[in-house]
Amino acid sequence: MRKIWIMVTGFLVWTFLAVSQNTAAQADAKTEHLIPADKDLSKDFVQRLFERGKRETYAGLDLETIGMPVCGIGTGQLYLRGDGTLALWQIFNQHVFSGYGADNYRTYRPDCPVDSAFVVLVQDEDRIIARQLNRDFGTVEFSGEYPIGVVRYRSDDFPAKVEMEVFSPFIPLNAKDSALPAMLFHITVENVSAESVHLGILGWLENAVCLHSAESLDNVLRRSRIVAEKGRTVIVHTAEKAPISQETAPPRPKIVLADFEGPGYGNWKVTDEAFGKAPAAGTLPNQQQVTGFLGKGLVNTYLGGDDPHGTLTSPAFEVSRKFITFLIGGGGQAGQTCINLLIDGKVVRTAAGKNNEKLQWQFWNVAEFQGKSAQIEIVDRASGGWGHINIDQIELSDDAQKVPIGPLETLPDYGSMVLMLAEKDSSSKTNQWLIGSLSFEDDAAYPVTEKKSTAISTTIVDLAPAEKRTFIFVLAWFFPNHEHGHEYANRFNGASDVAHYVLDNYARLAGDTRKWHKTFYEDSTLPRWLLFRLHSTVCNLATGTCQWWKDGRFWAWEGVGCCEGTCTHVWNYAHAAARLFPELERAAREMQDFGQGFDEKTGLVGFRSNRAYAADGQCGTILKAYREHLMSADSSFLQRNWPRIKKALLFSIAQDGNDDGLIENSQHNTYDINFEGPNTFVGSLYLAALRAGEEMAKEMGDQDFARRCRKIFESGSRLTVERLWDGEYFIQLVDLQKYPKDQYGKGCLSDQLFGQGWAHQLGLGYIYPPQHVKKALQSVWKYNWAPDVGPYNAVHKPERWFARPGEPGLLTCTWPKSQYLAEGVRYREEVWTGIEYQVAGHMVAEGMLTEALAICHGIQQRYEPAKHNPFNEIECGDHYARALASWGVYTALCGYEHNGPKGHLGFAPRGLATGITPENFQAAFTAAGGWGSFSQKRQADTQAEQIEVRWGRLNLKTLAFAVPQDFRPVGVSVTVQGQAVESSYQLREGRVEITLKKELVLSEGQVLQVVIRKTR
Ligand SMILES: [Ca+2]
Ligand SMILES: [Ca+2]
Ligand SMILES: [Ca+2]
Repeated sequence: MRKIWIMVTGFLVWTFLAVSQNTAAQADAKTEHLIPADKDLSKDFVQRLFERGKRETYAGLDLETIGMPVCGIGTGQLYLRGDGTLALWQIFNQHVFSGYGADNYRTYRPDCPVDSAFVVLVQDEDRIIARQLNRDFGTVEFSGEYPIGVVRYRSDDFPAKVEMEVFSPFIPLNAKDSALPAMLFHITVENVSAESVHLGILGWLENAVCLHSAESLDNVLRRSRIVAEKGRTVIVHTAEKAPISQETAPPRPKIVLADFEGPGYGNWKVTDEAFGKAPAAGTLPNQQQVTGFLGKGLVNTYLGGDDPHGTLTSPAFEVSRKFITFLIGGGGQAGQTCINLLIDGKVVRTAAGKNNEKLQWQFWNVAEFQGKSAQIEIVDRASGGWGHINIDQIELSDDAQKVPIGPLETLPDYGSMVLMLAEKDSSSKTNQWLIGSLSFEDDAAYPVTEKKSTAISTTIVDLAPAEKRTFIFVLAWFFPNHEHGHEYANRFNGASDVAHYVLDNYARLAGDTRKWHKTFYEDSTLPRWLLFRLHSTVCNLATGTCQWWKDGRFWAWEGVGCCEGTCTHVWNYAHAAARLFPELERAAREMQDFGQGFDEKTGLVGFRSNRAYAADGQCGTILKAYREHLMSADSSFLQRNWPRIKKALLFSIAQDGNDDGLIENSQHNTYDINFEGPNTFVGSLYLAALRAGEEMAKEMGDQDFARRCRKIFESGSRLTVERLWDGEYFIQLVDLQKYPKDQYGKGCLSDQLFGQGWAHQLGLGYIYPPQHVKKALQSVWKYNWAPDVGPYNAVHKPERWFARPGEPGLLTCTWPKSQYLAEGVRYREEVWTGIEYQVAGHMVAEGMLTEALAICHGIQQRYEPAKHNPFNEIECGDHYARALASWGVYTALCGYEHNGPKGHLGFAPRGLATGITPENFQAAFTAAGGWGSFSQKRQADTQAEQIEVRWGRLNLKTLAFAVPQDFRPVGVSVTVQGQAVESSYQLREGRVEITLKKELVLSEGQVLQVVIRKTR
């Protein structure tokens, strides 16, 4: 059962209450820092942070919020809910805008627009008992750890218990096999009764091809077939043009229901404010230009901006034609900014805008409703960005030709979907009486607007008491018509093709996925809760946030559906993809940063693949380029891109202007504002980029440039300490008279050492004196991490709430020693998980483990499933990319260092005396060509390392391992599979550095062992 860790004592809570209730104390709040310096972490709490612990299991109401993304990278977004049912189904290439974040941090159950299910059938003489695998089964428990979801079901009145394991293949370093539009279901049924039981599994799937366009299609059929192929049974759902009917009646004249040209709304009924008293005459104040409407008038609810709500409802009319057509624009929020067709007061058709002020034709096929009485309802229930709707020219028509939709084969939601049973279907015919609404037909074609699910079932098998049986299903889809195409469409021809591939390669795909899960979660000594947290964000790659285009380009939003362009400054924080699937990040560098987004003339890296400059993103691009080089098997990436990498760094050097290592000019950045004057947010990224540039220049034999980078770096490091160090942390040098807005001045910015964290990630060492770095990080902890954000946020309200009162969080910026800047850096009172991981990863590198783990656990607490989906860390939208920073915490805990082209691998496990400890440490690692498990054990006179390759190949030339301070090595032995390997070693700065005489290539299953002996 889930544990709730109490960390804030009752006494502290009482203190906060006293502050907020006492007006005198409130006046003091202006001068008093509202975040306690002493976090008062209980001994018990800290101990639990470090405990290995167990896999979490969730049940009851916790299941409601859980939505674990289970699909391939860039193939859409499909959730496995806590009860094992599916939700979201965003696999149809629609633009889903999850919002700018203001409303995302709320408690809800992900909804499900497509019908699918698994049912356990138990045959009892001539009776069949069916029990669906969902929250109504009885006792349901979820214990998923990304990428594998596990749901267990049992019930006192059912003779079988069930365990369902669900995943899409996920194999680090094998991006293609981790980007399959498919899910595997393993349903293991165990007889828990005292007698033999006859049972099987029924599975069904709705045909959702053309899910979004169905209501606008004419003469289109859905087709559902059950076919037997390769010993498997497949439900194949497609759509196709209907045969042209011979006798088509001539179209009747159209009827204009409304053109909104009159002085008022006539006999339409208006509620609330958004619609005003009469149609709009075009664009409203402060609105982008509205176009595409007919005549002079239209419905436009931007009246008074996006805030107001309202409805506009037509009188009843008869549906007397086959179509209703209309012009629509405005917000794209389904159900919130929309037009509905009501019959008997129920919504039977609905459409929303597309976040676009240009009205466009859309239509509904309403043939099935002809002769019925209906009403049109236009709804504005939204505030905030795109919280309005534009409508004009509503007509009843027999002719849908003017709508530019199709041809069918080009629609975004055209394609195929299958449910495949990995065995023959044998009993569906005999069981079809069971569930009346399901289709068991071998071949059925029906109007595209009809909803129909098709079912197949396994053989009914006999299970003796305690006997188990596993049934395997594959759900796969193929919707290739994305604007930029899908990488997966290069490899497959349809959903059946995908599902067969998964089963043809089942042993490898499922085996490697489970091997990664075992290596990462089960064989590690790190705390299980922490592993869960740090790996959960990786699921963002398999959500609407990320796309993998047909041309091989990896492209991403910041969060699901907004803001576009693989934003350099947001992705500055993300380390997971680069370490797990380096080819994706290399593609983003080559095809975007040094490709489409690169300005050859200046070296500018457009931060959204455009021509716009972001100072942090520009410097970060250099760091990413170096990281991608380190994660490559050879130097070809660096060779190909070096001229542009250098040019991009020269662009930042030009911003510096005088080679003193400080950038003083206007610096647009990830807070969506510009910093003015030198600061260590951009400055530390700049210095780290100079160090990365120096290393890359050396590798490229460009000694002059390496020397120049070094010189600028050294000057910048020295001047930063001279000018920006305030004794406790680094500040920004800015003239607040001249720049009163958006600056932080003497504030304490959580991200102030961003570049130093990066430098550690890449093995570039200190960019500022270590004592200053450690002190500054301690100050970030002291001043910005609130065990409860409530008291601070009560006085300083955030623009968006990503942490509620009572919850812990690291605030973006505070002013503990100077006047609070009420117009200071944007988002200053917010809590972003990406910054928290960035800071925590850096803290680990500086030995501040307790603080780092407390910050990560704060995220874990905020994303407890009773409140929020633990797999969806929110910022500006769902599944926010910045959260992929979590991997930096993981690599820091391992003290991981890797240089693929040089064949270097090193570890310096961080730890304290208990829990996480370098004395006995084991963790998964990924390298350029392979991954596996690293372990280290310290004994009285030896330190033993083991590197086991579990996937791929590992090229090794040099190794490095941290040893304790008093450690004096007297000998090092290296063996592979017990065979001695010739090597030499030296002790340098607390590390034993080993050079192998010849480069080694370890393959899957091979183990390298190192024993370092010391004097007693
Ligand atoms: Ca009009
Ligand atoms: Ca509105
Ligand atoms: Ca300068």
